[in-house]
Amino acid sequence: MATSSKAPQPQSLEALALQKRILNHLKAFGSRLVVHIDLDAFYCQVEMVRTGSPEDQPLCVQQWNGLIAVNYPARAKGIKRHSTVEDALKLCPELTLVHVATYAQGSHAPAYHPDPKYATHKVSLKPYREASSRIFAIIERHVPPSHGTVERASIDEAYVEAGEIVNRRIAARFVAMLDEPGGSERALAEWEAMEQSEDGPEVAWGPETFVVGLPDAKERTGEPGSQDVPRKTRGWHDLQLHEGAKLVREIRAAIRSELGYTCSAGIGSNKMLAKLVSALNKPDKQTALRHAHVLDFMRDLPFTKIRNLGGKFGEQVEAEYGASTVSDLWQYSRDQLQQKFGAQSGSWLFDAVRGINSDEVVRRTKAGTMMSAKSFRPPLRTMDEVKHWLDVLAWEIHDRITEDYDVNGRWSKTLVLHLKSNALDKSRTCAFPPRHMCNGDVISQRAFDMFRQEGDGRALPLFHCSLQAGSLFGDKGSGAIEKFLGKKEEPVEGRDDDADGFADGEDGDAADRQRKEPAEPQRTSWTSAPPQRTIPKQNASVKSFFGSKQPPDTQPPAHSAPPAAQAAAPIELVDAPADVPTAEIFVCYRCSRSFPAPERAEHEDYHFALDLSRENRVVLGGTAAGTKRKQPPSARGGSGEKKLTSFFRRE
Ligand code: DCP
Ligand code: MG
Repeated sequence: MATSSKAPQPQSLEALALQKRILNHLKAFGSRLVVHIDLDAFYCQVEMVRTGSPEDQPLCVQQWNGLIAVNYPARAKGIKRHSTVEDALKLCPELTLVHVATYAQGSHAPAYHPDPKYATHKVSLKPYREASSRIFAIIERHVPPSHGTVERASIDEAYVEAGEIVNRRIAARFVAMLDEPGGSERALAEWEAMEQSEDGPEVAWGPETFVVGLPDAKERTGEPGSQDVPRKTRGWHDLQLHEGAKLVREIRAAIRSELGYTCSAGIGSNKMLAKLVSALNKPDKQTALRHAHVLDFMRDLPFTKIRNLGGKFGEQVEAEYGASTVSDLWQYSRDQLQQKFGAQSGSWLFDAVRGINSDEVVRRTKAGTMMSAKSFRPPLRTMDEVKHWLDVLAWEIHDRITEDYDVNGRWSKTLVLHLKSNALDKSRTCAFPPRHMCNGDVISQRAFDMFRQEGDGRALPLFHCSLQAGSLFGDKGSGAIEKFLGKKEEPVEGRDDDADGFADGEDGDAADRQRKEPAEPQRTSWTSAPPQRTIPKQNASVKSFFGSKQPPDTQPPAHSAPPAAQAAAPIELVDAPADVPTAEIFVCYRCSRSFPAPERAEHEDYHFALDLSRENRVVLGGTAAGTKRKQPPSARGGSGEKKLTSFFRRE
């Protein structure tokens, strides 16, 4: 039976008073608590569970001739994500290879085909998206929105802002005592003893959590050094960390028992630290970082492991100071770093190497668009070929939008076709078919009509084609007003089955027109640019983002206030472009674009710089929204200040 770790609500006045007292104390003495959860070899586990492959059997997930996921037994044989299939088999002849699901020619549903071909098949990530949804449903079940925030950071990665739920769980333990005989006195006495203890409450750690900073733990991994030493610590933050570890263990156990997947987790006082420690003891382990040991933990860490320092920014820091570990950078003051890298980047760096990070855990809005894309090598040269591929893309869009409708009650308003040939790089838009008359063939026909309006003379030979279902909205609206008012995004609940997804007259009219005159060509409009992916807007101000002003040698603050909310970033998962070997592709979860793997760090720098730039514009009173920036990659300004624009290498 499904369980929830939601703390029980106190029933009596006595219970409410006790709960309030405990929560107030924990808020005053505790600190922020963030959990990071990351599935182990995610795509592999989906395939291992689906095929019943034994857990110790080396297995890789393959896309064309490249590997996109490698399970831990295969990693033990030396196989890496960027190995070729050929090299992997040399290292491990008994390796199980599973090719990702694909759409075959003429087929409307993805399947595991025995010998899919790049020229005739299209990759589908549907099984992983579905597994991801099930995983997030479990996490969200354990963290109700009133008591915490769950952020979907990627297809297999979640952050949880867990301070509130953890405090409530601690309070609930004392409140539960009230129901026992003599419980009132005992609950109060036990709580007061904790409150009055000089160094805070004592915490006894179980064996399931690696604790960085536990006496006798191995310094970096938190692995127990000797089983004989009792694993006990003291402090309010430790109490919260310990409760956070229990919550994480419950979530991990539920994912394991209900879905069969293992994951690793980190528990720390901010997102950056939680992510750093979750990777320490993979697979299938959880690691907590004690507050007082943050600097010890970070001392010898290569600073490029810190998010946003893995790419170009990190290279510049390395080139400037010849630094490699985090502690190599401790000698530079905030002023010095600001002079070298600019006010924002320098200040961010100064805090980051001290474990200070105030990035908020943000509940993501659902993607506002849905895309299916394919690149063609060799390019398509005939209308028949184009029709065939439009069918494939259209049925994939249909599959996904139907699924989204079932879950979120949303439907699309616009269908966008984007074409890339020698003479064209353009998008054309028409109304999306209404739900009651929609299937892949209808979508495909509309797309083909748009294609024909461009004329094969210009559109062929065709190198790239995508279909996008745009302006997804549900019966509860797009949430734009709520977002504008700064309200937290809530999931779309339920739907009105009478509605066909159109909320306003214009689209209703369009739907009617389609019903009456299905053969009439669609009204379409060309835009000169490809379909825009939504790039998340960041609202946090520089003041809140860089709010911690610490002297160079200080520990991270125990009570760091969360920064202002960052607007949610939509997530759109798309297939990798087919013109680059797949093993070398990564899909950016923030803007949904696919890139060759070597460009990953640089691309992450781009988002990092974009965020900082937006914050800067907000503070300066500039109009961040809609501001077009296209600036040359420059090294350093005349004043010696590194400009953010130096990170912008691509839009
Ligand atoms: N993925 C991909 N291409 C990449 C990176 C990842 O297709 N360049 C896919 C396959 C992964 C999944 O995304 O299984 C999750 O990515 P992770 O980086 O979390 O890697 P894994 O989950 O495979 O392994 P780990 O145990 O290291 O998290
Ligand atoms: Mg993973």
